[in-house]
Amino acid sequence: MTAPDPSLTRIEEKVARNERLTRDDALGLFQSNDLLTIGRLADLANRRTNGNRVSFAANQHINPTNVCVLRNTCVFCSFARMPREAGAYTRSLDEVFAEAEAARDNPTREFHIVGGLHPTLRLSYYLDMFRGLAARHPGVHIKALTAVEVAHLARLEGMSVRDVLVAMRQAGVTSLPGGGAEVFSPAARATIADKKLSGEEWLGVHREAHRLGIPSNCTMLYGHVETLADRVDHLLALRALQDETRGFLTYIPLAYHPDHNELGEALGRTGTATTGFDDLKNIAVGRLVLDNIPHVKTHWPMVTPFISQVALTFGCDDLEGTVVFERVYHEAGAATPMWLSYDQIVSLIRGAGKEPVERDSLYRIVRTFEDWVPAQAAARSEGPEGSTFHISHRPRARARGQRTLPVLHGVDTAE
Ligand code: V47
Repeated sequence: MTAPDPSLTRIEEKVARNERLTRDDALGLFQSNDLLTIGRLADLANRRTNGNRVSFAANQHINPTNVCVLRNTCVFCSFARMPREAGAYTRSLDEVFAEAEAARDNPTREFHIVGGLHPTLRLSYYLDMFRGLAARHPGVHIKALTAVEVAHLARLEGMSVRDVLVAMRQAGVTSLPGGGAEVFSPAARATIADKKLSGEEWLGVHREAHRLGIPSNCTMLYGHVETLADRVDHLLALRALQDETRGFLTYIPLAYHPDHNELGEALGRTGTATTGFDDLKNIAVGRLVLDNIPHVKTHWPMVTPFISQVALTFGCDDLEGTVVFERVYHEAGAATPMWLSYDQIVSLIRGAGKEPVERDSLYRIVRTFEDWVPAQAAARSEGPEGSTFHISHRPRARARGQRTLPVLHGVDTAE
């Protein structure tokens, strides 16, 4: 075991006094290898806000298109395709409605809808999709479009970001997901996502959403070329916006996956994702620095259900939900299941000695589990009954000898 780190004593005293951590404190936490102390402090901070509860949303991820004009410049992403590249797809609205329908037997309370920056798909396509889903699935929250997609649609339509957000809200969107933040450092961003909107612009879209009363999530992509100082500055920028608006619901650290993308190849990292040690440290430091964001979510498709379960005692109070079909990380080599059943999620939380609660997108509790008896909890990798969608990796970034995921048929076609 790593020896206790005496440099953490000062931070420990601050956490005990519930005092805000400084930039140096945050850097010290990332530099320390005393993971158990960091985890214990994060657990304390989490318990103050969330007690022993761990929430989850029964959700379904829907990715209407993987066509993205940033495909060649966001070099960390394995999901995006050029319009005519193999594996490119754009769903018709009927196909999106069919995908939601195929999982109707799941107790879904949230659609998580993100895609790519399609060069010609108009705002009306998305608004019709939100209205159509809301009409077919009343009571299911719609958490849709990253700040990057919102800014892209505003540009495409010649509208303000504010007007796009207002239209989305009128069509049924209740919150924004936290994707697209990556890491705000201009130097790191120039390497991994050169043409993507800047950190300031990403924060600006979320500020606008919060002003309109639309809450949102925030993320940080770690484990690529960023420095520890970049991570700290990213967290401090999120904390500063939250001081101003109070609109962030949850923070989700996202572990970089290096397969089937140009960055992974360039770094010689294919097949080697982040370590469990770093995954847990990112959860814990996020919890300690973001003292004004109520929740920290662990995204099990990325870090595995096992690490996610341990994260629940490292400062994390929220577990990604049922998902149904996860594309972004599985395209990038994640070897986790495509989905977890409702019962598996409750069991994971219970297995960590925590009290599971089901929530909606806005973190309102919709179910508790005092009298819950586990039903059959079998993991399946191919998605629920009726799912016809499969992963087809981008071939040109595939390393030799690498394992492949199920290859595909279904409705995916290059345009
Ligand atoms: O913005 C893309 C990341 C994000 C890779 O708000 C990658 O509840 C790792 O934001 N390796 C999209 N990460 C996903 C996302 C998200 C996920 C779960 C919940 C919520 C929420 C939001 O995925 C992107 C990017 O940061 N990403 N490629 C990759 N190769």
